[in-house]
Amino acid sequence: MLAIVSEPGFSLEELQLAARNHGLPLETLRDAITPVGLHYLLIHFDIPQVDAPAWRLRLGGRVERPLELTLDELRARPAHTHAVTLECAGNGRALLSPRTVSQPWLAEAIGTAEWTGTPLAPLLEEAGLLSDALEVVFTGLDRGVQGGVEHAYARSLPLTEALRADVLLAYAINGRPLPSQHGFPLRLIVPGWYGMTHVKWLAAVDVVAEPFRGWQQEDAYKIHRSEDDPGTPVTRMLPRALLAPPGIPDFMSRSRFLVAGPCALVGRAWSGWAPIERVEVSIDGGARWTDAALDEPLDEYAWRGWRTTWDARPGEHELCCRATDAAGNVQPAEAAWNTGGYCNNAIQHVQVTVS
Ligand SMILES: Nc1nc2c(c(=O)[nH]1)N[C@H]1C(S)=C(S)[C@@H](COP(=O)(O)O)O[C@H]1N2
Ligand SMILES: [Mo]
Repeated sequence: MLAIVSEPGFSLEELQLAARNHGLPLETLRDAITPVGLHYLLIHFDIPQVDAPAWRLRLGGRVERPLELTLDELRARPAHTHAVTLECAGNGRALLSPRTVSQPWLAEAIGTAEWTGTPLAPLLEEAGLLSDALEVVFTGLDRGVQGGVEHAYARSLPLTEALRADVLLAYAINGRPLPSQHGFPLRLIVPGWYGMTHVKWLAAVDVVAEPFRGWQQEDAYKIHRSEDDPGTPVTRMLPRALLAPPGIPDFMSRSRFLVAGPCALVGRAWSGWAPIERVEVSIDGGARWTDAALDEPLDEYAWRGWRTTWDARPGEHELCCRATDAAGNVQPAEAAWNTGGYCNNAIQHVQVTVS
């Protein structure tokens, strides 16, 4: 079902996806909170046109009292704001070989925003979960065809995750109403999980008694090490550190130029499994590493800033950074290959010429 190719050349179809779904310009890793227009985007189908006054969130399925809520009713409920880092599970896909033909991300499918919304758990409690409740299915207003199957974008969460206090039905980003590309009028935010979980243009929340088998759950977002591996679901973000590339870029290659002397190296690191505990930096392509200083944490599931000063000497250098989280997960030099091209958290390399 997934096309896997070894050719170095990218197709027009991959270019078409890349042009629709932009990434974070890596220099903006200098901002702790990503400005809205610079946050990465991933939109499988079309951005749906939403009739806001007519829109309702329907919450039903295995509950005692199904609910129907307007946007004003949701906004009148208790509001929480969390800074949360989102990363597409396909980040790094284009660097794998052979590669899966899909959105060809390098390392830029990330962003951190302040998401405001009302917690989901009290709504589920008000609706009254029936005793056979197993998962919660979140369905968006967007429809399309993927893998030959027509469907609305939908994903499920196990009940224990859906009931976490920090899972939000978000209607605002960085203090403003959601723009259409980020899911207006409402989206799910599940701190720590890869991007596919955070369903945009949310229309329905359904409590189910059986494991959800929708296309985006069953056929996508699973790690298959080979074509006949049954696969394990993609869930939380693996640790990754990224460097805001120093100096000035070359237009085509994006390699960097800077003048000799002390150079501040700054970046951000995150993990959905545990807090970031360590970030190391290398200036020789990963042969030797030194520890960077960590900034104060921003929020439990937001990236953590880090910095170090490099005494840049004339010549060619290859800068790398590597994150370790408190659960002991360390970024690998090379990530394990899988058919969907997911979870490639291999160490970033930035070429620098110092004069
Ligand atoms: N309804 C809907 N929700 C969706 C998607 C989508 O295509 N449709 N894409 C998912 C994926 S794969 C990612 S990575 C994130 C991207 O969120 P953003 O575009 O706000 O950064 O949204 C997720 N939620
Ligand atoms: Mo994604």
